[in-house]
Amino acid sequence: MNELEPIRRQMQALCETINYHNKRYYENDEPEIEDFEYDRLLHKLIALEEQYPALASPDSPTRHVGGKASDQFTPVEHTVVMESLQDGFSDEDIRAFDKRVKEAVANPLYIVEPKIDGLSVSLEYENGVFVRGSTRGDGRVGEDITSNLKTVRSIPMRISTPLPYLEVRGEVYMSKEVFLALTEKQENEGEKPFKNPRNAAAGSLRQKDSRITRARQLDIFVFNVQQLQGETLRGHKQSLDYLRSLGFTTVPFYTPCKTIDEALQEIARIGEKRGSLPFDIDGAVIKVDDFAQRDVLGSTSKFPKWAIAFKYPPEEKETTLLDIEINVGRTGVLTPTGVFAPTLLAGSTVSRATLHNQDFIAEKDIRIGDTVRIRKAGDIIPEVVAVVRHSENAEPYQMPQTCPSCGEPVVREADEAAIRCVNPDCPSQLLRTLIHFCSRDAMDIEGMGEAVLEVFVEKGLVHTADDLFHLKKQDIAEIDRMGEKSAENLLAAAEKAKGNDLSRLLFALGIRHIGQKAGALLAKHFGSMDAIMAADEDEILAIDGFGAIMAKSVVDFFSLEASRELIERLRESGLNMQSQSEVVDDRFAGQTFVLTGTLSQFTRKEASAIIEARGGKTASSVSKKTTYVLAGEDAGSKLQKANDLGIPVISEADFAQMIE
Ligand code: 0OX
Repeated sequence: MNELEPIRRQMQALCETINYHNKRYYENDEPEIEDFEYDRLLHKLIALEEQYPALASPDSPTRHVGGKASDQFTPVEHTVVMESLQDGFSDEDIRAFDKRVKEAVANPLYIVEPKIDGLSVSLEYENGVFVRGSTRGDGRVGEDITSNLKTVRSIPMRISTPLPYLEVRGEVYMSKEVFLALTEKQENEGEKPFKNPRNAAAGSLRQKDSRITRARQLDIFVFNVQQLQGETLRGHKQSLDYLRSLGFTTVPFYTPCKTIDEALQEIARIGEKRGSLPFDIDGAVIKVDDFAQRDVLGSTSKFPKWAIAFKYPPEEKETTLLDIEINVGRTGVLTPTGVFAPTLLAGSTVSRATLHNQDFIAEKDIRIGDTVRIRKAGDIIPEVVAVVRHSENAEPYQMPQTCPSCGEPVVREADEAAIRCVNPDCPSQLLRTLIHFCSRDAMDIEGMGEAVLEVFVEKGLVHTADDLFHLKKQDIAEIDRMGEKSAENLLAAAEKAKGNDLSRLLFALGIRHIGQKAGALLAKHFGSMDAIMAADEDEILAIDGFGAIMAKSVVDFFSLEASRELIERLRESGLNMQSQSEVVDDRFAGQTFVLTGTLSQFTRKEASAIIEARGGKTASSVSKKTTYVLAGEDAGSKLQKANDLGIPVISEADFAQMIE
């Protein structure tokens, strides 16, 4: 093997990982890792490409900035490129920047300002009037989001001087306070909350309906003049003051620094007050003040050489571990969850975090009552970094030896970190299994949620998923607060679920490693439950997208007597065991469409089939759970309701584009 092959592979893996995270960040507004970690990956790739230029891929993510403009909004070409910033992670990086600057210019004055964690936008003014606003996109082409930006309170629609032309750049953000109120509302209404303020701002700016954007109470800090006619500016400080005089809200504070030591002190000061600022920042920016010096320094293909962003590591906070709760999952695994004194961390209040398993707890020696340091992994999921100090008399923590739900002894298999309850009749496991079985992405039995199922299990009415299809109206109606009408609805929902496509049933069975997508692939490939049950590992492995672990898991599941019995009972109860719809992809997974009005390009049935073949579902009425309302001619009350609730309304043309 070529000795450079491992390095080439490492670089290729880095490219793939970075491209994946770019897509999550820029196109899906749903990052999985923290910016800090992302930057580290990118810098690792940059370093390898510098060391081995011959191995660099021509379409490496290091050669283009950020994401591509989506096709939802009109593209806008930026006359002046919206450059990104080079990153620094240590004092040495900043000193190296200073050295590079001083090799080109003498006595630079630096301005240090916070780096707002939001979305960069361009605002254009003609004769003093706001005419166009756009996202940064990849720096050269962004998206026209003028009508959404018009709803941002702090963007002036008219500036105090009617300059012939002005383009400024700023960062749109959502304050921590607004974000916390929004997530609380989303959680109360059963919606999936945004992960952090930056995502919330991005999602809000990308709305087709600007009324939703308005409701999100976004703000902006402006920090750069991109183009200007009718005035001459000589430096950054002067331009910030000038922008403020025109009516813009500029970066909330900035500090001139004559030396790099002063700049580093200011960076440290900003870092200290980071947690108490009313908005999220992810760094500090150092800029050369003088525009003539900036011209001398120039730019690389990606970023200006006169500025650098210092990236702070993820925010960490100390809190008290009040308790450790044990939950029993669907597969019997006991999971410890830490319960903390509520702590505001990276934009949201944290009061729980998974402690994973006994090994994790033992390795960090986590004890109830401890003061622990927590942070958000990927800026999203809270985790314990370390114990700061044990509380007095705290004992090392031991996971229970018996299941907290059924009291049976638990087991730990030799090669697993997990502790399991192996009692097949454990009520907690049964409850989790049933919750999954009935859930929206599985059998979608409306009304059959945790609270109702808990009562069924407690009363001994349900022992297996099959029992859900043999419930009697009287049994249900007797449950607290459930009247006859609700009981009828529940029975109707269960009846309806019998006709679900096989793919849903496969996912609902909770076979390990078989998610929604794998369920759909199995159903499509084999066409029937019988064919899947008869298949061996090799036949399953032939499915594109299946690996050995998944194939083995399917075979293992169906080789169990209990699984086969369950399938037979479900079949006798009338559940569909055939694949009906052709599965195309899962682009609409988790999304609900409501069709209204007269469609001209598709019949309703066709549109529903198209949605279902792509993992989505249709519903008959508009609610907060609706993702889109597809409105044809003469749409009536549903359209009205969608508008009232702020649900995005799409036309047939939009829909045709979405399924392209
Ligand atoms: C921020 C921020 C971003 C603009 C043009 C080249 C340097 N997120 O707060 N970028 C810049 O400066 C860029 N400054 C900022 N404060």
